[in-house]
Amino acid sequence: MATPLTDSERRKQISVRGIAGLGDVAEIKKSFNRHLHFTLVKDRNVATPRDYYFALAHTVRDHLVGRWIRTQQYYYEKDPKRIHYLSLEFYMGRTLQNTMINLGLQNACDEAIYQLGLDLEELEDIEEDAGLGNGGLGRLAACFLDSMASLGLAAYGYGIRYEFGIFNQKISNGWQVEEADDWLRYGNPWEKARPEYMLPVHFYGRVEHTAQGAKWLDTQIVLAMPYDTPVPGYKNNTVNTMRLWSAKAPNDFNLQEFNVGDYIQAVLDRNLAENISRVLYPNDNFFEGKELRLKQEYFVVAATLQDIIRRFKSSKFGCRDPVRTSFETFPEKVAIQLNDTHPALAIPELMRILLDVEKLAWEKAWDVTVQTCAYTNHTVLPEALERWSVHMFEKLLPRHLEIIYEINRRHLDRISAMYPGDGDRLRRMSLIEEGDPKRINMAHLCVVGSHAVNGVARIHSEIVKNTVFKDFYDIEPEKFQNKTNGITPRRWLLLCNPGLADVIAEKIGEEFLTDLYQLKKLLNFIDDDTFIRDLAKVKQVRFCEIDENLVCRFSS
Ligand code: D6G
Repeated sequence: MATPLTDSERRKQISVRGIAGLGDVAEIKKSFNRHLHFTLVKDRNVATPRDYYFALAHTVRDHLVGRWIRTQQYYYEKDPKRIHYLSLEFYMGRTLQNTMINLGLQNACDEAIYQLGLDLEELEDIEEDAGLGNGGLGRLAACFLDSMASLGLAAYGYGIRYEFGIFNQKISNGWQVEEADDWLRYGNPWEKARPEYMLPVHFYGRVEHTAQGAKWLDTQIVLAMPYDTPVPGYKNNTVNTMRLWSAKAPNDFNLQEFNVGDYIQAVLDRNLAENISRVLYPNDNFFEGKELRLKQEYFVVAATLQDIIRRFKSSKFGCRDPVRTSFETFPEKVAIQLNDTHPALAIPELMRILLDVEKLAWEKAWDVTVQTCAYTNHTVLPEALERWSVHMFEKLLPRHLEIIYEINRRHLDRISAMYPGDGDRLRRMSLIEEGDPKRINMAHLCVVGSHAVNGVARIHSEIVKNTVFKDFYDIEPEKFQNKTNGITPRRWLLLCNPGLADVIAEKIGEEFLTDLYQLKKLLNFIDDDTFIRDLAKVKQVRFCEIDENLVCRFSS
């Protein structure tokens, strides 16, 4: 019996993880040493394992930069339809290993780090998790970003750069206790702050109706500062962007207080504005109705829509199209996917911009909005459905409340015309729930304001059509779809279970890594004893306990 291979040794044999060419290895070592010296300002006598992790992360990141710039240039040149995935959660996890795999650099890095007398797996373990999500909804958003980049689609993830992600769970004296997830404490080598793209977001204030249209006045401003993270596709040279917004107080925040002499208080109060992006709400499937959460939801939507419209206006076929009227082409160039109702304010916010800023007529603005937005429903649990109090909206987003009322008026007029005298149906389908307090049903807003609505599993999509949104399905069945949640086989198979990936690839090749349907080919081996034995073995194996018979025989 030969000595079992370590996981790290096994990884070196696998072609899908990249071939460790001598040139690559030398270049990675050089770059690693350069970053240790110039970026970390350390030498090998004083460097900590975390310094080594950062030196490697910067080395790998360098390989992304050219591809990232070229991908974005290409999008500006070709002006394809862009997909914007809006989500209050992106559960990205760790980045280093995934990036090495997608760039085909893993074996070269493994070898370089080994030659430097270090251990790659040890360094990988130092990376903090980007835990900006609760569970399935946030991980779906992350898997979609990976998938869209791997398909070469012009896609953007838009969300919030929470300073504290999902809490760490500790068990203390037999009890579960939560600990703050200070994931940015040591810095994040994968993000790039973009202060040059900082945008204002307005809250509170009042609405004035003038001959020139509605004006939202006397608002409080919070700035949204974007941080860009590269999202590499799997071995296709595409690098998309995830843009997460961080709240910054404007420099004149609470200056009135400064004028009356309390400069220190004014500076301390800046925290109030910046609290918007402080922490992820750890509520999975439960609606709490807190004002800070509503602020988060509007914050991401308002900053994102300004960004999308800026890009649209500068695109070839956007507002610069001389033949078509402005914004007519918007839905041909812009898709906005709402990950649950959390970013639902995109609907009234897009309406506000089109009506009050761009001066479109209501019908045109509504048509553009509906054709642009699509909504993914994640749950039918009543306690999870977002129903914001009208009172809170009146205070925080008065213009949006007016727009939602008008959307509802037109929607109910239409239902009345279809079902005369059916008051019960009107009550059931209204965006506004009467009662104390009066509430806005955000799921109804999403269904009415989108051209497509999907559930995330076949049975779930059936329930959506037959129960929660039945009245809506009755009038517009073509809107309703199913999109069963998927996962990326790169992270969740190749990266998480390299042994299993090897056994599969040995039989059917590597195509399943980009086309999971290929796994069907394994049915041909259902009676293949060696294959079944290898599968059974891989299920038993934890990390490095592996039999020499399982050494993978990948083509290189
Ligand atoms: C990313 C990569 C960078 C590019 C930028 C474009 O930060 O190379 O210039 O995105 O941002 P937008 O102008 O598309 O927002």
